[in-house]
Amino acid sequence: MSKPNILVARAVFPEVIAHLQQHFEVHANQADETWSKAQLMDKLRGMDGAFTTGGDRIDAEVLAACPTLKICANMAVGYNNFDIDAMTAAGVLATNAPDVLTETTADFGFALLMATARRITESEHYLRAGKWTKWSFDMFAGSDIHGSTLGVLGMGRIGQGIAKRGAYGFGMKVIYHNRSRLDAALEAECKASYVSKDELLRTADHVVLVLPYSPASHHTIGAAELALMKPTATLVNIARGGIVDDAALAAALRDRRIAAAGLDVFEGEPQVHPDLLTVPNVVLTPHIASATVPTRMAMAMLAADNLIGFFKEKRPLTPLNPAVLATK
Ligand code: 8YV
Repeated sequence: MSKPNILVARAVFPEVIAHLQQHFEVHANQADETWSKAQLMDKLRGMDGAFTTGGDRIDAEVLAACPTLKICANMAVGYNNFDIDAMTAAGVLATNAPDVLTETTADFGFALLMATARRITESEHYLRAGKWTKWSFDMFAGSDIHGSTLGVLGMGRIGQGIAKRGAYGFGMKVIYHNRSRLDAALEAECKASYVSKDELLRTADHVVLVLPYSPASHHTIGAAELALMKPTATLVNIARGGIVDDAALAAALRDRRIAAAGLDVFEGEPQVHPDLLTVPNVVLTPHIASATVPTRMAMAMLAADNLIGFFKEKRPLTPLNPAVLATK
């Protein structure tokens, strides 16, 4: 029997390609070309499965052009690049890569929070530019992390990891808001209290966004929400571009309506809103929250194992639309 054809849409670790090659005819993109939608559809033609990343959009148009496709395995916990309803309607299984990145991503969220509140990159740019000629009492004076109030918006696994780091590591008071309230035991474990979104924005010294993107969470933070925040507050987004209105945020940072922001994700990335590049009080990183070598390897291997589990035994590890399996 011939091996299923698998497209790997972006470059990955050679070990992952070798792992896939034991089971599949692998069509890899180790040159890491970035494809337009038309090119992706062209590459997917005749494929049985795809290994995708967050930038590869799979929607009804793509699915209609690739009727042989049976599964798309995302090397990401977020899956807003998938139109799940369209995939389910087309009988295409979707899988993501949860859990393996939780602690690494929570570490990064905290790192970005600290860099933002303590103005680390801004001060480094000043030093590198040769502007440091003397000490002064208020030079790069920022805000405290320890003992302050941390507001976590989106209390899934990564949000819980950030809450625990704040509560246990830095003695922070932790408040959170989520679509659904955690059970009492989990709240106690995270030392976190449930509040409304408005109360969180009004009272937190540091707001960290960790909620999934969907049309419903588009611009969760816009001008009105930024206006509720303390002028001394910081905002960190490690969730998805589009959750924050980047133009409104740039204006709020420029006018010092909030103190600072740390952003790992952007609307329309890898493009960054030009106004964000002109304000000093923002720390900008290129979507690297999960980027440690062991974690990226674990994410890629989980995506590969989802493909293998599906084709070998119809048992993918982390399916998003398992109803599709019943029809196979
Ligand atoms: C990925 C992410 O690096 O897992 C996610 O949802 O945002 C990141 O960890 C990115 O999406 C690449 O697939």
